[in-house]
Amino acid sequence: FATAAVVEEEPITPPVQINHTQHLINGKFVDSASGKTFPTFDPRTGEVITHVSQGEVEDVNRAVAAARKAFDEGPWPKMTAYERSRILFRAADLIEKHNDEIAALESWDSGKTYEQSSLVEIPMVIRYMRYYAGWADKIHGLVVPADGPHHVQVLYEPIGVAGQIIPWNFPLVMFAWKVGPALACGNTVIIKTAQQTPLSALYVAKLFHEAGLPDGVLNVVSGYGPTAGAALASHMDVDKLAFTGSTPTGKVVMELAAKSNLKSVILELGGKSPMIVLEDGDVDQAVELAHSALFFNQGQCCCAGSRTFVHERVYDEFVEKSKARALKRVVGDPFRKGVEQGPQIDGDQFNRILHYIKSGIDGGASLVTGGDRLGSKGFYIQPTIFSDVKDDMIIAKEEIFGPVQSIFKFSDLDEVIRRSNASPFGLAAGVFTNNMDNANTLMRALRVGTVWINCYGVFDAALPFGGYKMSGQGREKGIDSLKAYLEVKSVVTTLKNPAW
Ligand code: TXE
Repeated sequence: FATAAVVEEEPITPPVQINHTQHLINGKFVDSASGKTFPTFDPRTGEVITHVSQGEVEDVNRAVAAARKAFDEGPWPKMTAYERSRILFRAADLIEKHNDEIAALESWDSGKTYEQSSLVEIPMVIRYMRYYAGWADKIHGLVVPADGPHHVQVLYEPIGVAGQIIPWNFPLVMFAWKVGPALACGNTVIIKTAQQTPLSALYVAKLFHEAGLPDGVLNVVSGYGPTAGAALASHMDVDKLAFTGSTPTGKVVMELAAKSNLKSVILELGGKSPMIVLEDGDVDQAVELAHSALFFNQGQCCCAGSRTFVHERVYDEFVEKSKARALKRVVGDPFRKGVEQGPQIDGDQFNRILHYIKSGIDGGASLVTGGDRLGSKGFYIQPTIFSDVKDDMIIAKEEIFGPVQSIFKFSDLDEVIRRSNASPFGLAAGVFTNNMDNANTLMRALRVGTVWINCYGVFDAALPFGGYKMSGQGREKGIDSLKAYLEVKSVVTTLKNPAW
């Protein structure tokens, strides 16, 4: 491994100061009711970065009370839509102004490369916020033709208080997907960040207040899932729950929502997405696409192309070239220029991935490259590839969420459709081919929420994202996300003079 030495060097000091570690409730930074804090760790070393307020039931209660008041008494839902829009645009401008500091916090806390944070993710966050800021004053109702002497209208109103629980793999992108549409529609929000990555959301939420967001409209609580997260999911005064995370935890929060006040739930969960390489395309391009589909963000993507299906006619060449590409992957300190892969988020995920690698070896898959940790500190893992992977192996079925590519062989279109769909997940799929008929067949046959043809992982603010089957419920981004944060009210008025 030419890159192994990189991870043994002293970590580069991130170019940012940490100013906010308390909860942001009702417009103010406050300690936990209990006074408790918890550590957040640097994935490069496993050492503590800082301690953050640890939210529990009482903190969630306070945040919900603030959000409830801001919704019921205003001014947020009662402001003009144009005023709301302007505040959200101003917040986006402030995020843009502080892009580099925010990106540094994001990379420090999560281990993702600074180039990815500063050039891709924070700009995406800004784009999403502007997209929703633009929607705020364009949400309007309908007048519908009805039988009888009635004037019939449909109003779209904010649902109320939204509780949002987000994961650590894309902390601020998830923040934007959830906070953007909720605020644009006039809801108020309590967002619980992941315990691994609490820092960036506190910084950004402060900027929303600088932009003019009224107190109580956006509250950020840091803390663990079974305490702070569960309190939010089961709160009687929360009207809507949005969750991104694992499928088992998705089931838990849905149950909590049902058992409390039946709040409606939107879920974005795990995946085991196929990346299908047909035999007619350029193999070098296919290798690069499948490589980035899996290894992007250290393999920690819900939509990772984690089942690489390759046609038997190009299989051997594809495996050889994928190995060469993985060996060239630059792994190291995420703050070093040119690094493609940083450490995994934490020790739990690191051990879990190594466990899956062992399961692949024990289960009879061929280890093509990698298979171990990289360096002796932090949570770096070698880019790993298995070939000859069979559908019934554990690594073929479960979400590994790490830099481990599994390459499967197939011989015809019907077979790859059947095998791709034979998963409880249905989040995304990739297709690589020059044959338009085959692309169209696959695009229609795959039971997934997103199909990328000759590309992968392309996101757009206007494009809905979400899963079929156990990958989730509902959609985020685009118009569909707005619908998730609106109630629909039908109004019927009897007409005195139906002739008019
Ligand atoms: O997820 P959790 P974890 C998958 C991935 C990963 C696995 C475990 O396969 O290896 O999940 O990761 C909060 N009530 N994904 O343990 O538990 C938690 O605090 C309420 C896929 O990190 O789902 C965090 O804020 N909330 C995924 C959030 O849920 C609870 C991204 C996610 O944590 C809770 C992350 C509870 N009882 C992991 N328990 C994706 N879809 O992108 C936990 N939480």
